[in-house]
Amino acid sequence: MRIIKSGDKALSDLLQGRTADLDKVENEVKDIVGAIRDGGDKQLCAITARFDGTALTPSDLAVSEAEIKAAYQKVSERFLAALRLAAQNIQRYHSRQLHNSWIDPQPDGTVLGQLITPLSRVGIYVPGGKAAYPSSVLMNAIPAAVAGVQQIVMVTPPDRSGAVNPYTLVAAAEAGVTEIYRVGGAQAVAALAYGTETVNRVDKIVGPGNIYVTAAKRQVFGVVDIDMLAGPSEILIVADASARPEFVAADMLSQAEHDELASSILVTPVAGLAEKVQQQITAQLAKLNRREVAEKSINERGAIIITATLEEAVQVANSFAPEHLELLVADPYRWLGSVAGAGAVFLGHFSPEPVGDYLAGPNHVLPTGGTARFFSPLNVDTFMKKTSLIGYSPLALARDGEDILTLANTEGLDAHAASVQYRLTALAGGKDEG
Ligand code: HSO
Ligand code: ZN
Repeated sequence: MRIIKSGDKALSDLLQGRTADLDKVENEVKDIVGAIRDGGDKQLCAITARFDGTALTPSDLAVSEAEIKAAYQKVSERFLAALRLAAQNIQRYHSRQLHNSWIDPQPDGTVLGQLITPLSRVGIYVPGGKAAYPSSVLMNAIPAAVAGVQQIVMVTPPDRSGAVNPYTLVAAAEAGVTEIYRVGGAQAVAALAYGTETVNRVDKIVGPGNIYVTAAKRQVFGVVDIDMLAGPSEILIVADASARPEFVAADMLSQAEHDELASSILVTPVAGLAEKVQQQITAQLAKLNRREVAEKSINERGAIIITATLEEAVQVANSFAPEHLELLVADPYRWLGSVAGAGAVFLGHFSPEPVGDYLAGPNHVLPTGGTARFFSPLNVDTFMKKTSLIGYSPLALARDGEDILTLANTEGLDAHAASVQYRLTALAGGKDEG
């Protein structure tokens, strides 16, 4: 793992190129999206056969109630209890994000307001294979359910026998998903965006996926809404002398095991910590199931950055705007005010990232690759839309009419002016010219 002194050029290199290069799969994804848009179910089954190695007919695409029931038989009571606790915490946390519509009546009879209403139908992408995380099903579906979305559609790729991961199915049922289709990849995103004979189109697609899924989401944006363009996961840890090397190393590895492209970065003014953390990483790596993935990620994407002060460490964190920021420092609340961008901040030595990944309640679908500068975590608003309300009284129109005429005439839009002028004439007791 690299050790970099703040101010070295290596630091700016590290900041570059953190986002996945979607352009390299652009054409391949365009062909898939076009095939589904024009060919519907038939193409959806053909492409699923090609990529997932399972032959399905259109009537196989939807996952049945019986399969969901069978999935419950395959998971342990212990798992179900933990999942339900997580679901309850996520539901409670996201309920606090709801806001009310508002309406503001004025004495002159004007009524202005804003309606906040849920989207009708949303699609949730859930990866298959090794990244089939039941926790992510909860994190995507529960905010939609809290928002009041009536139709929550999940898509997830089948295995070679056509089956869907039972943990994914149980999590979907617990989270309030209303329809499930065994399709994945760019083809699933296209089916959700354009609709097929079996899969009705949705209003918005959320959920992280691989580079093909992300590129497909980017391509269908505008036909539907999307949440964000997810890249590889990342953690940045700011640590002072109070940090324990085994905690720091374990937290870096917990991110590294997600993906070879994940980045785990330690920023500290304590030079002596770097060596101890490296020793711990070597020792802990040897014990991990996903050692190969974690090792590659740590070696190629991991870094320890040594700064002069803790202030500077926090500034470096801000320039990364990381997905996850851990403050493993003696007084994390003191530094919180200096944090300018992060998907989620983990405060203190006993709030490691997995607490947030699984159980605390805040969402674990977070902006990656520095996009925390402008994107927020997945939240209830992700599934809401706003509608403006404008109700003018005769009195209010008589008062504001001339100003509207001035603005309309200045823009050269005389039909706009006329639309107001007819009312002003009527209010003045005059006759319409037309
Ligand atoms: N750390 C991941 C979420 C996750 N971790 C799911 C475990 N399961 C991205 O924020
Ligand atoms: Zn994680």
